[in-house]
Amino acid sequence: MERVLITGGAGFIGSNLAKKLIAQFEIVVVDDLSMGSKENLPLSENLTFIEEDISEKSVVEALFSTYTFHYIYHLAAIASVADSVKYPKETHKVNMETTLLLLEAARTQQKNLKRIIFASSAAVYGDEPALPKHETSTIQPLTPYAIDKFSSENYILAYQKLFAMPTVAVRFFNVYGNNQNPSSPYSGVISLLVSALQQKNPATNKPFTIFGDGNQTRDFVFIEDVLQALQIVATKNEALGRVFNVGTGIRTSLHDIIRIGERISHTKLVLHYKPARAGDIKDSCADITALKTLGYRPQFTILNGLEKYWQFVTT
Ligand code: UD2
Repeated sequence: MERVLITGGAGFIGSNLAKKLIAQFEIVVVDDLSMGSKENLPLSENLTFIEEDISEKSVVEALFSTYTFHYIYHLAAIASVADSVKYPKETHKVNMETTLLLLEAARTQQKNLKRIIFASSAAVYGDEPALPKHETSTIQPLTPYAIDKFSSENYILAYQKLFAMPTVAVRFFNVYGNNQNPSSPYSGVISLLVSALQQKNPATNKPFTIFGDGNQTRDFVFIEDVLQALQIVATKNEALGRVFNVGTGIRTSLHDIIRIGERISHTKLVLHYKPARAGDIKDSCADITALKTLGYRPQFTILNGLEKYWQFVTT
């Protein structure tokens, strides 16, 4: 059986990936549980969970001398943009230096690698207003988080050209779905919305806060479509050494997701409006032509995706 390493594998995207791959691969998850949770992971003799910080060199060295990997999904990150502004040195270590650490260690210690997949972000596009974002659109990273993601991407792609390593990077737009952690105010807005809708009596609970006018739009992509995209970039030769947007190509306003969420849950939220957050962008949307050329076909509209997410949290 081939072996897969998922860094950050107890988190939102990583744990869903582990669940999908477990039937086919032996999985090793490394996660320090700073955001993720062990309960997210499928219990199986094919899954080894290692509670460690992948940004530590000794951890990577021990891991690579113990296991041979065929696929590495590098998803571990400090995902909070706000934290990266507050603690840039700490987040830089995780969001950038770890990528280089893994690449260097893999180059010397992992001779059977078929693919190393790096999770980047639409944050690299910044607030330049032209839409949709094509992979070649203006890059304008505005925060330490975005700078580190873009820098990591560049290392990932350069290692393919310099050392013929089988690398690829993906730029996630606004991913939502099962296992998304709503614990921080900077968690994905859909996870916060779903959590608010689960409160039995919204009138007596905290209101849902809209930052800005609620007409901002995002390209919300359901986790299952993200898994489809990951499978494609992990297996198609044409993906090697390239970066791909992962979204749906459709944007939806915050007001619309609230309306759909209320309808699905038969709940009415109390809405409070606050000024837009500093650095918030108005609109975002992916051009997914490149990934479509490799066969990607998003299956979930925002309505289907939210319905499935709602079912997951309520059953
Ligand atoms: C996403 C990424 C972020 C970074 C950024 C780059 C997520 C969770 N975050 O931030 O890591 O890559 O894109 O552009 O994918 N909002 C509310 N009420 C709330 C929470 C959010 O109104 O309680 C608003 C928020 O101000 C924003 C929109 O909802 O206008 C979406 O917020 P988000 O944090 O889900 O995602 P985004 O696009 O700001």
